[in-house]
Amino acid sequence: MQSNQVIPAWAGALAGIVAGGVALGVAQLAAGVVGDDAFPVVAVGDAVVDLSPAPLKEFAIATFGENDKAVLVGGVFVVLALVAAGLGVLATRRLRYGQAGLAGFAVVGLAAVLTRPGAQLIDALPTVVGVAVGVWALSWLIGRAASPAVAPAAFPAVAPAGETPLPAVMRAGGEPYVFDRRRLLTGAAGGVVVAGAGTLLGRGLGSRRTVDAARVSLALPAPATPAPPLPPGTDFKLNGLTPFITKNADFYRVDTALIVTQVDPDTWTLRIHGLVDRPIEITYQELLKRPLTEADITLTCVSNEVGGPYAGNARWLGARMADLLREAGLRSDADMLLSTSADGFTCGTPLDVVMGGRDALFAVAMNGEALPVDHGFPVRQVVPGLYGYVSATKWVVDLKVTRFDTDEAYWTPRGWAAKGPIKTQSRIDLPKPGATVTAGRTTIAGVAWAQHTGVDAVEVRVDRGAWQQARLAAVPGPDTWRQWALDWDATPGDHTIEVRATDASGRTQTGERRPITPDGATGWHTVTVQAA
Ligand SMILES: Nc1nc2c(c(=O)[nH]1)N[C@H]1C(S)=C(S)[C@@H](COP(=O)(O)O)O[C@H]1N2
Ligand SMILES: [Mo]
Repeated sequence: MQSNQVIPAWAGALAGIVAGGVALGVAQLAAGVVGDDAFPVVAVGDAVVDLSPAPLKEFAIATFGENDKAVLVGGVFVVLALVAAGLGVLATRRLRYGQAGLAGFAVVGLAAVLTRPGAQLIDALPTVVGVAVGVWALSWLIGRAASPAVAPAAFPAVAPAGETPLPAVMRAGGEPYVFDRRRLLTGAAGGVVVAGAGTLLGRGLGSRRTVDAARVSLALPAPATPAPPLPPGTDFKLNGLTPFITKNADFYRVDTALIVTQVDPDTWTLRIHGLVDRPIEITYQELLKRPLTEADITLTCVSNEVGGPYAGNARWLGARMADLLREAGLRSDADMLLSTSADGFTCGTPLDVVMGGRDALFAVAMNGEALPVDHGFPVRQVVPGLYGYVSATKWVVDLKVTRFDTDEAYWTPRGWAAKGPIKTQSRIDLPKPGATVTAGRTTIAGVAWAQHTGVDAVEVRVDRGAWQQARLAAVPGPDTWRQWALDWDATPGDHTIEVRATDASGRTQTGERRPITPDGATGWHTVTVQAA
């Protein structure tokens, strides 16, 4: 069939979408065997993330928050469905055009899959097989939609009295075809089953399962250096105030990975090389056998707006980075650690910060369990006092000892500073911005952080009045945030509440408002509330 104009546009669109679905289902199934990373939709989405300009990424984080990836993947699927529908309509006119369009998908998919870090030729398989089956499915569905009319030679345009009239008739190219809705719909239903089964089976086969199983069955070693016991009173336990320890499930997540890299701990190794005398390659079991340090550390993202949610505090367990680096034998001209994750993200960390005595860790556990996959399983870096983008590499597999004037990490050419010490910040959690509180005595409370220096004071002012000292919760050390609270007699009306923190070196947080780029936002968190 070259030209089947009997087929209505909706039927062509349906055939296109189902054929596209079959292509994706088959690709997913193949990716389940070859590797999750080889699924072309994710590879294309990842490429979109990497290629999109920094302001767009910031917009996505600011607008969709932690759902930014779901929105992106959803968007990719919507675009795919629309294009597939269009190709289906095209295929009812000229089948080859529709097929050629699907092949165009293969080109884009292959480009994305094969340019991923660590890509191998076999990663092309899901795209190639998926699109090939999709192309075949499209012609099969179009073929089902247009059946040759019975008795083509003497086909009656109008049914004689007493006979059922046939549906739409086509005479394009002189060959009479009728649109066969039933056969198209049964074919489409079959296609949907294939697409769904391929997707489910492919996901089941995927590495996520294996890695989840490995993670759950891990026995964590006891720390050689336990964290100091939490002093009493680290948590005021106020309703609506950020808890001192963030549960793993509530911990913010920021990374460039659309599908979280699944790293098998049995094959994981960390290579330390570059400006060292004795390069090291260490396995996961070897890392677990090292003396492990436990520490409470608050992680903060440079993309956190003043008052924003991208900070979390956990108890980490890990091997001290400085010990391993010392064993490798640092050369004196080195000043940077370039760490690389299993999915190719890179991070540049000042060497002196890591070697200077703070609890910089290759962390294996978070709040008493093996690192969640989303937070870097099996091993991630945690460095107190540095924003995540310059320190906290998840799924870390490679550490190159180098120099800032020779190497550049992922975010640097994208408009972010090469070095990112955390700026002192304070946040009002209570009352919530825009809330209406009952007039009378109420509590203003929040958290403040100045990692590795520590928070010494938090002050609050209402309606630009005098700064008042908030009371501070206890902290185990300088590397965590600190809760603060202040009682307030709220008079009826609108009020503006501002907060500022002073770190242990005596520096008070600046009120000057600056954006998150290039090295972190500044300004006092300000909320307006109403008392009634
Ligand atoms: N592999 C990898 N590690 C990464 C990132 C990333 O994109 N990829 N993002 C970093 C950034 S910007 C931050 S703020 C922290 C966030 O860690 P979390 O997701 O565990 O909260 O991870 C860091 N480590
Ligand atoms: Mo970040």
